[in-house]
Amino acid sequence: MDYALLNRFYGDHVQMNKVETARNIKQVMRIVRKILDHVHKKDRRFKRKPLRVGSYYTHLKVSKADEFDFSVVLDVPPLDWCNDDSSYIYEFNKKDQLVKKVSTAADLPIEKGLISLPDNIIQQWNRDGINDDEACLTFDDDIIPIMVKKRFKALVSEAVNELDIENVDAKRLTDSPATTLTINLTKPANGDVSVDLTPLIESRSTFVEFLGWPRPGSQWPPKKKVDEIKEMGFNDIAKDKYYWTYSFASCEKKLLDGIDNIEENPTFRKMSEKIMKKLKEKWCPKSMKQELTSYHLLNILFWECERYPQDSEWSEDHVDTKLISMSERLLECIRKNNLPQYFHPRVNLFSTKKIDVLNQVAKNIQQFLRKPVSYIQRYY
Ligand SMILES: Nc1nc2c(ncn2[C@@H]2O[C@H](COP(=O)(O)OP(=O)(O)OP(=O)(O)O)[C@@H](O)[C@H]2O)c(=O)[nH]1
Ligand SMILES: [Mg+2]
Repeated sequence: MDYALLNRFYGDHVQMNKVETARNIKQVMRIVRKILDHVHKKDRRFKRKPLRVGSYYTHLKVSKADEFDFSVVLDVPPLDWCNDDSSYIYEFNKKDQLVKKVSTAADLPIEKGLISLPDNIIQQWNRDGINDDEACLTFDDDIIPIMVKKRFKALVSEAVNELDIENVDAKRLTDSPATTLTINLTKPANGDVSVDLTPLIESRSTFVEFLGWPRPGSQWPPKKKVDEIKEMGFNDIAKDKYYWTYSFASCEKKLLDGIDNIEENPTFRKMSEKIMKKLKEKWCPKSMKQELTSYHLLNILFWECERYPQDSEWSEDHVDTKLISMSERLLECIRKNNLPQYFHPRVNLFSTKKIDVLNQVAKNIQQFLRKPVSYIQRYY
């Protein structure tokens, strides 16, 4: 594959239209601000100013600016997981009430945990009357993800109705940690834009050795970047009903920030990643879309950056070999049914995915690998 072909492909199919993008983001931000202001007024525990994460804000979005991600920060102090001494679990009983049960083996999955709030916070919330009935986020001392998600979703829906914001639909709660809004953009733009609002606890947790990042001896990212990310720490999102899940969204954003050397010898890491994302659209037709995600590809990129740490290995004339090596890595992960999370390799990002669907995706990747040039020419 020569760079000219890839560059043409990139220009024609991957890059976003700047005018359309600016228009979309303006409309989206106006609506998101209105909604979060309203949510904050009704419940001050959800902070007004969201963190901007995901592909749009890391310049990895491809094709169209039609999906935006925000983290909505809960106003609680930095908190730690309390798994070590937890001797209980949560579940819903037959009457759909949340109950706490004694656990014999407090064998929580590696990436999940319970979070307790300090007494004084809950007491304050109770005194202020902001933690009652459907506004309640806690069970005993624990702040419960499903309660946070439900409360936040209800407030967002209420905001959409009360503010009479037209063309916005808050989707039903799903397994995703986010409340998703579908915004139908009106003149001069057209079409649906999806906005994910994800409640987050800014715990700023420390990268302890057990986690597995940074890996001893690894030459990428540069030490300065490692220090910046360590200083930030990572946070928690409500992926599971009862347990909090680590979120590295801010770390990933920091890592992507300046990932390409743009001076004397420019590097093409982001370009390679964006082409991979575009290829994914062909590897995973609509029905398979859920199984291989952008997040999987992002983690593949980080692993490849670690394996090829030198800037010279990501120059313009290496884009083709990087597409091949990233695809091969992805195939290998599918074969092993294990894609380790870059920042927390004990987590397998394929653990909830359907392996038979991934195997079908693998066949499509193999097709690409057999004849990359004609694959690109044929499909686009
Ligand atoms: N911990 C964790 N975080 C995730 C997972 N999936 C997504 N995220 C985070 O949520 C952010 C937004 O997710 P997506 O919208 O699916 O991915 P994206 O990078 O924005 O890519 P596109 O929207 O598909 O262009 C990601 O950048 C991650 O930080 C996951 O399985 N585990
Ligand atoms: Mg996104």
